[in-house]
Formats: sequence, structure tokens, C-alpha cells
Amino acid sequence: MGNLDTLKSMVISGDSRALVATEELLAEGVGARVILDGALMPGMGEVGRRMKAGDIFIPEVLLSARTMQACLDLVRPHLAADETPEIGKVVIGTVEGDMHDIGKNLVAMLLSSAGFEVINLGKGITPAAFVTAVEEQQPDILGMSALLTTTVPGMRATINALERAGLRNGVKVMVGGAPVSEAYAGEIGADAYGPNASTAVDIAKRLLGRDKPE
Ligand code: B1M
Repeated sequence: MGNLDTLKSMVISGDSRALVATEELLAEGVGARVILDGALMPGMGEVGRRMKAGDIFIPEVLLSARTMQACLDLVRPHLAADETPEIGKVVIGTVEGDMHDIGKNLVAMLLSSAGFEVINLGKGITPAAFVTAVEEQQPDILGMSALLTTTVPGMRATINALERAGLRNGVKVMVGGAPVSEAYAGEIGADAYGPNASTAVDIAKRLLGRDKPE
């Protein structure tokens, strides 16, 4: 017999038995939305709170995010089209010349776990490729990550390219990564700076006016 609280705890601890627990709940006829709202989302919310408080660290967060992602994949087909929990669309990538993607993938996973549709372009993304993705995907938010001081200027180049393509006003831009700062984000005309993955989720919600209490 499946149990929502048990599943929530399994997401928090990154326990792979969460997949079996999710399958059991679905087999018992528990609705996909109930599983999402009663176990998966609150579980990941707690992970974000613990990360912010410094009680857990990146390896634990990655485990939880992967567990959550796998459970989401099981639940998603059971959601009616109008029940899809997406609260906004994000295109995200690591900038040109930069192969660091662990932090960016973590941000992508937490955004996805929080209900965003995430198009992860990968790493080494040129300004032109970001522009094409914005044109084709029409996201609410474009997220850029950089870990090298030498590649950070790719963010400014991308924002300039968006402006030249007439796309800048239609998309919010969030930037992050160790060498990036709030001041730099302001300087290049980004809409927001995400210092870490869980804060990035809060900021993405705020950018779309989805930060009101649930
Ligand atoms: Co490299 N590397 N690396 N590296 N590497 C750093 C970044 C470095 C600080 C190490 C050092 O010298 N102390 C240094 C950069 C120095 C600088 O420019 N300031 C460095 C260097 C120099 C290099 C090479 C040039 C080394 C060489 O070849 N001589 C080379 C460059 C390759 C390239 O990119 N072209 C290189 C290569 C690599 C590996 C491939 C071996 C590997 C990357 C593997 C991969 O990502 N798939 C690697 C790694 C692992 C690191 C360190 C050790 C760890 C980075 C990491 O994953 N952190 C790093 C040293 C360090 O940071 N201690 C280092 C964990 C991750 C969860 O944190 O990425 O900061 P982070 O993401 C955080 C936040 O920044 C934020 O949220 C995340 C989660 O909280 N965040 C966002 C990130 N993106 C965001 C986007 C947002 C919002 C928030 O909105 C869109």
C-alpha cells in the first residue's frame, strides 16, 4: 500500500525506492495531481529549504533532484493535458567556450521539479544558438550559466544579440555561476541573478509573478 508521506521522505532522502512507491500509488488509483501536490512537490520544496539552510549539500540535492525527476517521468503521462503542472517555460544553457554544466544542470533540475518546463540546451552555447532557441521555443525565461571569468562575457554578447534580433523584450534573462554577481547582472542588462539553484527557482517564480504563497 503506497503512502504519500513515505514517498515525500524518499524524495527528500533521494531514495530510489521512490519509483516503486510512485508506481504503487498510481496502481492504487491515487491521482497524479495528488501524488504531485501531496508528495513530490513538497518533498522537493523541503530539499530546497534544507539546502538554503546549509543542512544538506550538492550531492544530496542531486540525488533528490534525480529521484524527483524519475518520479515525475512516471506521473507525467497520467496528468490530463490541462493538468500539466508547468508554471512557465525556461530555456537554459552554459555559455560559449564553457564546459561546466553541473551547476546549470542542478538549476535546470530544480526548476523542472518546481513545475517549470525546461529546455536544457547543454553547454558551450553561442549567442546565436541562444537567440535561435528563444525564437523557436518562446520561453518566459532565458537562463545562462558561466563558471569561467573568460566566458562570462558571452552573457552580455547574448543579451546584445537578443536585442539585435528584436527578442529582448519578450523574455526575462536570468544569469548565474560562480564568477557572476548581482552587480554584473545589472551591468549587462539581465533581469535577475541567481546565486544558487534553490534561490534561482524562487527568482524564476518571482520573475513570472508566481511567488505568491501556494
Ligand atoms: Co573547472 N574551473 N575548469 N572544471 N572547475 C573551476 C570553475 C575553477 C574555479 C577551478 C579553480 O581554478 N579553482 C576554474 C575557473 C577559474 C576562473 O575562471 N575564475 C576552472 C578552470 C580554470 C577550468 C579549466 C580552464 C581548467 C583547465 O583546463 N586548465 C577547464 C575549462 C574547460 C572549459 O570549460 N572550457 C575546466 C574544466 C573542468 C572540468 C571539465 C574538469 C570540470 C567540469 C565538469 C562539468 O561541469 N561537467 C570542472 C570542475 C568540476 C570545476 C570545479 C572543481 C567545480 C565546478 C562545479 O561543478 N561546482 C570548479 C571549482 C569550484 O567551483 N570549486 C572549477 C558545483 C556546482 C554545483 O556549482 O557550478 O557554481 P556551480 O553552480 C551553482 C551556482 O553557481 C549557481 O547554482 C549552482 C548550484 O547552486 N548557478 C546558477 C550556476 N549556474 C546558474 C545559472 C542560474 C542561476 C544559478 O541561472 C540561469
